[in-house]
Amino acid sequence: MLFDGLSEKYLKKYASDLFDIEIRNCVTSTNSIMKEKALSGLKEFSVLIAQCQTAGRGRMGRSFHSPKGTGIYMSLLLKPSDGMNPLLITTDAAVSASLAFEKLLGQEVGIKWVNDIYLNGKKVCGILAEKVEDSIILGIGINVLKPKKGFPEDIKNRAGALFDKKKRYLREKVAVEFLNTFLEIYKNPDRQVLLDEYRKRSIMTDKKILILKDGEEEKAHAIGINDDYSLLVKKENGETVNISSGDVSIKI
Ligand code: BT5
Repeated sequence: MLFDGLSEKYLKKYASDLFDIEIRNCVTSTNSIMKEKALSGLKEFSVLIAQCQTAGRGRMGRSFHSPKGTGIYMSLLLKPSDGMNPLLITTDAAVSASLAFEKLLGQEVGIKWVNDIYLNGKKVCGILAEKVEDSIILGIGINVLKPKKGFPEDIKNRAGALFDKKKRYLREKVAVEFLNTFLEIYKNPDRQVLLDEYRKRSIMTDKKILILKDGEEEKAHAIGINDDYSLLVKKENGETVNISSGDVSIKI
């Protein structure tokens, strides 16, 4: 079945058989729907892909613009046996997305700590991992192409797309490549390799940044990513601190 050009057949044929993929037209938020499904006992590796979202969510109550026909908005239900924390799922997903995109693009992408993928200075993908009881919902939003009407005013300077030109099965290829890459990493994570891959792509390392917390802005210098994926920064007063991802936003 085709959903506005998104081929269910292609997705099911090329994504690993472990995935149970459902495609819907427009939904509120694939993460919100998957959360409900997780509570009603849906099995691990269930995947929900929507053509568009009317209430796509980012972190800390922010929204994720999810127009029809140009992006992949996808949630994956995970039940890590060790109850793995959402931060590691987020960073593993960021590495998986980077490897998948690079394979298709033939070009390096960057990771903006902690959950965004950048291409040529623009955000092309955001990741949101949320814990519900013993499950983690891994949500990923990818701008495969530019929205037909362009990006909305508030994000048009920061948002970009992976590709310029429409190609047959392009969105499906992006989704499949991400899913299969993530699955491999999830089943057999080599923590040191993953940390290295993440650090290698970090666009924040050695940059001047603005830390936004509780409506206040503070200038700092990002030194790098710590082993636990917190951000090591030097404040203007010379103090060095570790910042965890939950409570701050960073502008570069
Ligand atoms: C994220 O949050 O980027 C995580 C986005 C996760 C979206 C997926 S889609 C499938 C699943 N279902 C959901 O409801 N969510 C997940 P954050 O780092 O907080 O970034 C949000 C910010 O990115 C916004 O405040 C905007 O500035 C910017 N933004 C919004 N939409 C964008 C887009 N399409 N492309 C690039 N930037 C965007």
